[in-house]
Amino acid sequence: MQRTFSIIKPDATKRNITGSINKVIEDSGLRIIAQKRIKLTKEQAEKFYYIHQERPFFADLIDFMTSEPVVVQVLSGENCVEKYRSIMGATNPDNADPGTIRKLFALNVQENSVHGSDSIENAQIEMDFFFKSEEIVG
Ligand code: 3AN
Repeated sequence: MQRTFSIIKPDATKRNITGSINKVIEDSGLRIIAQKRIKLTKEQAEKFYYIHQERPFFADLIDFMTSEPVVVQVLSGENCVEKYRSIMGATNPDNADPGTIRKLFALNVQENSVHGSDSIENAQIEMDFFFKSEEIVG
């Protein structure tokens, strides 16, 4: 069984829709095998998104990701990394397919409700960043 890492972002926790997002995840057949609600520190957010540090939206992204709590999750299922990316939908909700999390819930390209790892390698790195192995119980 493959695993991926997910974040329910501040725009979603603020609007009290974490359960609605979890329902889309579970209805797709993926399982939530670890989950915790935390408030990211600036240092954590900068480290997590270091790949975007040269991008013009970096400072705004860090402010946004630290503005409200997030829910970090580990998901499992067959072909989980790719499957979660497909049910998340495109980064910009205007381009997201109907029925995807971002089409249903995202506000705009930044406040786009969820993060999902883009590769198996990054999924492992991102899971290790937030969870101890004993916190993940499949
Ligand atoms: P995805 O989350 O779909 O993998 P990335 O990795 O390109 O997209 O971007 C990471 C995060 O940075 C996005 N989820 C979004 O919150 C923010 N972001 C990406 N592109 C933009 C943009 N053009 N303007 C503002 N924020 C952006």
